[in-house]
Amino acid sequence: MKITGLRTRPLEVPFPEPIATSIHRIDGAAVLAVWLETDAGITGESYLWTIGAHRLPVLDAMVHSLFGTVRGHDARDTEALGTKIWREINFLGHKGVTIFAMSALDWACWDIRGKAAEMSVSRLLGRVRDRVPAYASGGLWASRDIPALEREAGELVARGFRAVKMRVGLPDIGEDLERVAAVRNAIGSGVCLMADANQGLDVHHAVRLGRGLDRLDLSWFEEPLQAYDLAGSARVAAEIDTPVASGETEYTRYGFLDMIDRGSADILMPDLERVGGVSEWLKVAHMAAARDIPVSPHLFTEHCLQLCGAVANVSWAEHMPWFEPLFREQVEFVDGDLLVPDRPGMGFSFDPDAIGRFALTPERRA
Ligand code: SMN
Ligand code: MG
Repeated sequence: MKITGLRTRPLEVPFPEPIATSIHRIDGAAVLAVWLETDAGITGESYLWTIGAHRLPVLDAMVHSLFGTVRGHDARDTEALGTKIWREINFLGHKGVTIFAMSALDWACWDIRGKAAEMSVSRLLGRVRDRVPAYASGGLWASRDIPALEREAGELVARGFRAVKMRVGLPDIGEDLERVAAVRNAIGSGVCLMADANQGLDVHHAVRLGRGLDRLDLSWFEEPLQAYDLAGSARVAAEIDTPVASGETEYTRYGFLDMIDRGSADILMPDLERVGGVSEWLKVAHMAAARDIPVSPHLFTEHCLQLCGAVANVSWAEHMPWFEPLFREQVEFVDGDLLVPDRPGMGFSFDPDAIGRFALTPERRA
């Protein structure tokens, strides 16, 4: 099943309304859709996303620059392909755009592996569950005032979510705690609550905020510090009772090994495009399992369901609706859980109409 072709398409998926975290102001997702073709007529699909459509050409060029490395190889031999790509990107390094591109190719190859075996990737790996608890991530932004947070939290619970994530990391700790207390009140004690500071704090601020959060029964305190400050994050984790979750901005198994060794997080959150694709995601999850550390995939809700279905130490799936309009198939949400699809491959395919609708045309680029 030789790899014969690579096609990509830059897209822009607008959000229903602009969102804010402690460090982001975003009004849409810039997406690079990827198709990897084989001589068997099976095509693997994957995508990368970033903030700012003007950065898509960088991702696109990197993905294409690796095509020569994988062309002609059997798409099912993901370990061989990963090893080859790893050597090939050595000069530019094993963080950043190089790993994004490796992720796109690896993930598309896993889609091909599943389709070729006529099995879902979770089935191919060996399933542990058919459904996974999901937390609502597409709301409760830093830009909302308290009445809006309360209203939105109530709506999410009414929709059946048993866990919701809000964004924190405002300059004033008292204001953050007031906002978290308001959401905790609105959802009641039976619903799990997570708080994400999106790397916006320093160690002292994070410890003070974390100690306040300890009184509000949070399931986790996410990315309190800049992602590279692993020692600082370990200090925060040691000083507070609430588990620290982190890893969405970390690259490859080597980055996560460092996190595990330093105790910088209690929950690891590998992100499909930053970690290095499905192969690398699995390695991280299995390393975490050796320390009984829970893993929760970051974004890529649809495709990560295959990983949630096959990895025992996954705790929660992140429900982020941003990319839903791109796919023919829709996620199934039942009583607070997302169902793990049992369709061949990764289980989601690009909707050609949506690709046309969201295509980044020269007019939209300007
Ligand atoms: C997040 C990351 C990037 C953009 C928006 C939100 C957030 C998450 O950190 O974990 O969902
Ligand atoms: Mg986060």
